[in-house]
Amino acid sequence: MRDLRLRWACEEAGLPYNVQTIPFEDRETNHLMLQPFGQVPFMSDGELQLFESGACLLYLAQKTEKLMPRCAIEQAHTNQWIFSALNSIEIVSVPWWFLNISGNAENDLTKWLSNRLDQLEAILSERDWLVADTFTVADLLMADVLRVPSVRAYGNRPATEAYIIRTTDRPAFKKAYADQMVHFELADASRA
Ligand SMILES: N[C@@H](CCC(=O)N[C@@H](CS)C(=O)NCC(=O)O)C(=O)O
Repeated sequence: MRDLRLRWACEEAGLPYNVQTIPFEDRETNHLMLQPFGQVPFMSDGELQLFESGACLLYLAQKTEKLMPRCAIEQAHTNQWIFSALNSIEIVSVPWWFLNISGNAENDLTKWLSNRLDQLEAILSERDWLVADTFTVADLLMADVLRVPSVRAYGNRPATEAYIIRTTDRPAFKKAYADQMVHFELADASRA
C-alpha cells in the first residue's frame, strides 16, 4: 500500500505522525473531499490537506535535509527521480501487476516493463543512490515502487535487487513496515 511511503518518510525524517484508517465503503460520501479519486494515502499537516503520495513525499522532504539535499541542483535531481519512479516505472509496473493478478500474464506490457527495469539496472549498477551519493526521498519512492514482490522477482537484475535490499534494510523502513502490518491486523480485527 502506498501509505507506507509516507510512514517511511516520517520515520526517516524523525517527524511525529499518526496514522488513521478510512473505510473504502461509501467513498462517495466519506472520502472524496479528502482525496478526489477516493484513494489512499492522503495527509494533513496543520491546515494543509494533501493527496498524491509523490506530492506528500515532496512536502515532507522540504522539512528536512534527511530526505532531500538543500542544494537547488540536487533538489531538482530529487524531483526528477521522484517523477521517474512514478511516471516512468510505476506507470508501467502497476498496470503490468494488475494484468498479471487478473490472469493475463502474457501481456504486451511485459516487454515495456522489462525495458524500463533494464534501463534502471544500468543506472543502479553505477551508483548506490539516485541523487548526490546519499539516500533521498527519491530512493525511498523508487524502492517502494520496485519492492512489489512480483516486480522485483521479475528478471535477474542484481544491482536493482541490491538497491532494494539496501533501502529496505534501513531501520526507518523496517519500523514503518512493522508498524503498518500491526495497523492492518488491528484494523482487520476490529472489522471481524
Ligand atoms: N497516484 C496515487 C495512487 C494512489 C493509489 O492507487 N492508492 C491505492 C491504494 S495503494 C488505492 O487507493 N486504490 C483504490 C482505488 O484506486 O480506487 C498516489 O500515488 O497517491
